Amino acid sequence: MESLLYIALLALSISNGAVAQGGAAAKNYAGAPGYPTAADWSSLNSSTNGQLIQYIPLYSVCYGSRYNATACAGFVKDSLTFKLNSIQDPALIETPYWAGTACPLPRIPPSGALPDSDCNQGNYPDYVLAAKNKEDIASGIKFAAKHDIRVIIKNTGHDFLGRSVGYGSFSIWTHNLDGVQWADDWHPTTNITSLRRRQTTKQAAITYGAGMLWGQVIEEAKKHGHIVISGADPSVGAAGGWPQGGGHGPHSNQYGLGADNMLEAEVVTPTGDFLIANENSNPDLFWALRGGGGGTYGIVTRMTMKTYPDPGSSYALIRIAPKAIGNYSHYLDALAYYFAITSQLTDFGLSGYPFLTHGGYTANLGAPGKTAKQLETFLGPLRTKLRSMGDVNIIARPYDVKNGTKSTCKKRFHTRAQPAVPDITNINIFNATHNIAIGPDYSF
Ligand SMILES: Cc1cc2nc3c(=O)[nH]c(=O)nc-3n(C[C@H](O)[C@H](O)[C@H](O)COP(=O)(O)OP(=O)(O)OC[C@H]3O[C@@H](n4cnc5c(N)ncnc54)[C@H](O)[C@@H]3O)c2cc1C
Ligand SMILES: *[C@@H]1O[C@H](CO)[C@@H](O)[C@H](O)[C@H]1NC(C)=O
Ligand SMILES: *[C@@H]1O[C@H](CO)[C@@H](O)[C@H](O)[C@H]1NC(C)=O
Ligand SMILES: *[C@@H]1O[C@H](CO)[C@@H](O)[C@H](O)[C@H]1NC(C)=O
Ligand SMILES: *[C@@H]1O[C@H](CO)[C@@H](O)[C@H](O)[C@H]1NC(C)=O
Ligand SMILES: *[C@@H]1O[C@H](CO)[C@@H](O)[C@H](O)[C@H]1NC(C)=O
Ligand SMILES: CC(=O)N[C@H]1CO[C@H](CO)[C@@H](O)[C@@H]1O
Repeated sequence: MESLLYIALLALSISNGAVAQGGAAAKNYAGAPGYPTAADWSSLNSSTNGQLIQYIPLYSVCYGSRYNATACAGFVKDSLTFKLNSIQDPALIETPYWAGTACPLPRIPPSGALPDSDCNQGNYPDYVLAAKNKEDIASGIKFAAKHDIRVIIKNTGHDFLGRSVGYGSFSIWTHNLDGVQWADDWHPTTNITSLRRRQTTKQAAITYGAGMLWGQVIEEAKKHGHIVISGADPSVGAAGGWPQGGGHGPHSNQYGLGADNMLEAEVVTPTGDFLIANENSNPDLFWALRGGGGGTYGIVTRMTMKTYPDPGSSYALIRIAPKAIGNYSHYLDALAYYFAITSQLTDFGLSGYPFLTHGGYTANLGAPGKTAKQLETFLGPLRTKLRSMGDVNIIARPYDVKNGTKSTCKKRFHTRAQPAVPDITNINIFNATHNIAIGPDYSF
C-alpha cells in the first residue's frame, strides 16, 4: 500500500510549472516527441465510447471567428445572476484567475467580436475525458501514464486555488458519474475476515457517484427524513474536493466534518486499478482520503456517507448595523462585544456563515435540534445587552423553518433580513482599540 501511495503522489500531485527554467519539461506537452498523436487520442476516444473532448474555452463565443452575440450576451447575463456554468462545462472553473488569459468573459456584452488575440487556451486542458464510469477513468489514467502527460481532475470547478485546471493538461471530468442511493442499513462493500469493528446497529448511509452535487444528495436523503453532513451550498460536489479536503457545513457543529462522516470510497488508482477504501479494506488509503485533499491519492468514483434522522432546526437572524454615517463608535462596541462572546453561540449549537460588509454584520445562523422557543431563551439576553450599547440597529430574532428548506430560508432572509441601513462606503479600517477589521465589502 505504501508504494501505491507513493506512485499516487508522483502521478497526481503535479505542480503548476509546466517547464522548469532552462530544463526539460516534467511531462510531455503538445509538441513534445512523446505527446500522444492524433491517432493515439482517437484510440482513447474509441475505448471510452466517444467520451473524449478537444476542449474549446466556453467564452470563446465572445471572440473572433467563434463570435456569437446571443451566446456571449447569455453568458454575461448568467454571471450577473450567479449561474454557475462551471458545473456543466467540461473544463470551466469558477475562479477564472487560475485559467490565465483563456478567453475571459467580458463584463458587458461587447458590441462586436472581441479580438482573437485576447482568447487562447490559457491554463485550460487540451483534452477532457467526460468519463461515464470507472472503466473510462481507468482507461484515461493508463493512457496518461503511458504517454507521460499531465493529468488533472475536475468535478464542479469550485476549487478556490485552481486545482481543477492545469496548463497543457489532460483532464478527467467526473461530472457524469451520477446515481444516488440511500440505505437504512448499510454494510461495507468489502467484508474481510479481520473485521475490526463489527456493525451491531443499523447504519443509515447514502452512496453516490463522484459527479453528484450536494443539492442532489441532500434531496435524496430528505425523502427518507434524513440529513447528510454536507456543504452549505448545494452546488458543491459531494465526493470531490469537499469531503477529501475535510468539508464543513451547517451541521458540522453537531455531527463533525465531511471527513468524519465518510464510510467508504471507490477509487481508481494512478495505476488504473480499482480499490475499495473503508475501515476494513485499504484503511490507510481510507484515512488519507479523509482530509488529504482532492486529487492527492487517486480518483474517487463513488462515495458513501453516514446520514442521520433530521433533527429539525431553528434559525437566528442576527444583524448589527450602524444607525448613522459618522456614528460608528456604538456599532463597533456592539460588534466587539458580540465577537467576544461568539464561542457561547457556538456552544449553544448555533453555526453558519455570517457576512460583514460596509453596511453591517448579518448572520443567518442555524441551531439544529433546537426549537425557536429554546433559541429565544438564549437570544433574549443577548439582544437586550446589544441594544443597551447605544445607537446601533440590532436584530436578533429566532424563527423556525418547517423541515428547513433552503428556499424558505432564503426567502425569509431576503424579505425580512435587510432593514434599511445607511450605505457606508468609506469604512475600511482596522480599529486597534476594538481589534476588529471592517470591510472592504465581502461577499461569498
Ligand atoms: C460557492 C461555493 C461554496 C462553498 N461552500 C463550502 C462549504 O460550505 N463548506 C466547505 O467546506 N467548502 C465549501 N466550498 C469550498 C469547496 O469545498 C472546495 O472548493 C472544494 O474543493 C470543491 O470541490 P469540488 O469537487 O466541488 O470542485 P473541483 O474544483 O472540481 O475539485 C476540487 C479538487 O478536488 C479534486 N477532485 C474533484 N473530484 C475528485 C474526485 N472524484 N477524486 C479525486 N479528486 C477529485 C480536484 O482535482 C481538485 O483538486 C465552497 C466553494 C464554493 C465555490
Ligand atoms: C470522440 O468521439 C465522438 C463520437 O464519435 C466524437 O463526437 C468526438 O468529436 C470525438 N472526440 C475527439 C477529440 O475526436
Ligand atoms: C448562437 O448561440 C445561440 C444561443 O446559444 C444558439 O442558439 C445559436 O445556434 C448560435 N448560433 C450559431 C450560428 O452557432
Ligand atoms: C457484510 O456483512 C454483513 C453482516 O454480516 C452482511 O449482511 C452483508 O451481506 C455482507 N456483505 C457482503 C458484500 O458480503
Ligand atoms: C477606534 O474606535 C475608537 C472608539 O470608537 C475611536 O475613538 C478611534 O478613533 C477608532 N480608531 C480609528 C483608527 O478609527
Ligand atoms: C451620534 O450619536 C449620538 C448619541 O447617540 C447622537 O447624539 C448624535 O446626534 C449622533 N450623530 C449623528 C451625526 O448622527
Ligand atoms: C424537523 C422536522 O420537522 N422534520 C420532519 C420533516 O418531515 C418528516 C415527514 O413529514 C417528519 O417525519 C420529520 O419529523
